[in-house]
Amino acid sequence: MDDKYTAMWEQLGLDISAHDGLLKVLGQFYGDIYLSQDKRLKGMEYLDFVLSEVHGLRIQELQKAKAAEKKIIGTFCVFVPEELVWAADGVCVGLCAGAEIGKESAEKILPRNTCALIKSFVGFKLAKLCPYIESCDLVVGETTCDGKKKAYEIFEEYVPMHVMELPQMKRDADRALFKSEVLRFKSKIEEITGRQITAERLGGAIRLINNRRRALQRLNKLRAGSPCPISGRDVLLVNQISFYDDPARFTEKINALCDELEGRVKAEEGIVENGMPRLMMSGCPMAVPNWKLPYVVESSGAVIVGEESCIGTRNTRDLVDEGVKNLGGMIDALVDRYMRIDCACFTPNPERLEHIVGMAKELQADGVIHYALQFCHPYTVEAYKVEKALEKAGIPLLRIETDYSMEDVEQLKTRVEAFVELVRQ
Ligand code: BJ8
Repeated sequence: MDDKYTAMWEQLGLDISAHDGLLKVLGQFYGDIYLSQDKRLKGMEYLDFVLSEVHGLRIQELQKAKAAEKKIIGTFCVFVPEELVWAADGVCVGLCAGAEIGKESAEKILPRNTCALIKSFVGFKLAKLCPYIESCDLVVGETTCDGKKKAYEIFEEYVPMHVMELPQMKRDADRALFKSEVLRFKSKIEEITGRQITAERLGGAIRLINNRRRALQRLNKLRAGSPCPISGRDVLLVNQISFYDDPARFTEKINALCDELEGRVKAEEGIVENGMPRLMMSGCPMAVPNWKLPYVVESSGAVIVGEESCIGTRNTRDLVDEGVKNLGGMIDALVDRYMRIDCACFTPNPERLEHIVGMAKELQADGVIHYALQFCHPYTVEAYKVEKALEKAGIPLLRIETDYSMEDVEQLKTRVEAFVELVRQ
């Protein structure tokens, strides 16, 4: 990214020299992990372009939206019903939190044994590195895990926040609580944007976001082919970019990518040789630019065929019912859809186990890698049940706990290679 954006970054209050350092590392990392791949689809050029402009063109678009009196709303969790933001003519961006940079600043106010994702979003803000956070008129937090909800109490000293209370169970009373929180969020969005959310606007927003989910579902179906027509790394990137690109443009581009993929599937053209072990990832979300483990896996003689994660199928599997025409019915349809999310923050959480086993079978995965961030209790503890459920289905599992540092790459590689050898046999 060139100097043409420096004035914009200065205006946003970024630390320019630290930010330059971040972009340099990101560019290098991206080149090694992404651009070095063979037989990449032509349609991935759009994703390369978006990523190369992640702090440039997209931020410029957000600034233009602000100038047109639109509000920018940042989120950290797929539980936040973004349809309400788009319905009020706002712009919703998923804040990434996938890099270690800013960790020292974060550790000044958070315990060191906090998950890397939380340290990352706090660190990005404190070290003045993220033009997305600086563009936000409101950041939405949620009471999912303890680490996040306590960190938000500190974070709100730095950014305007709205925290949604999310249930931990799925009984009728929990649904009622969630519905009241969705309505409170709707009022907040109406207040901040100064726009009333009508049935017509919400219906349009539901279709807009459903269409994005449909394109990602289509991609997931196509990538399941054998031989595998696209790398897991590339699909992860597509999912990551879905959180901050313009949804209509993104949907169009992903459908074009799927058209190209269809041709590849028909011609039985794969990116790896047939018979290479097929692995599925399951667990914590991998936010941009967290590509470490997928890279390790795909350079260890395996290919990734699915992600059971919030930056993966947990976010795209369910659609909002489009058959409802009145506002109250649409709110209920939103509540129903979001309550189907099977985050490990729920207890008990049998749906997730069913989804993992079902997905692994459907994808003909030879094994599953359970990925959890260190100190993430919901996912590290739930890994036990995931392992048991997969064992019953005869599918091997490798449990990985890691963070965003590069220190354990060699150790991860040794463990992943041994697992690949095991499933190959
Ligand atoms: S719906 S997975 S996006 S909460 S990794 S911060 S859980 S200690 S990210 Fe998540 Fe919403 Fe659930 Fe999805 Fe806490 Fe774990 Fe850290 Fe986590």
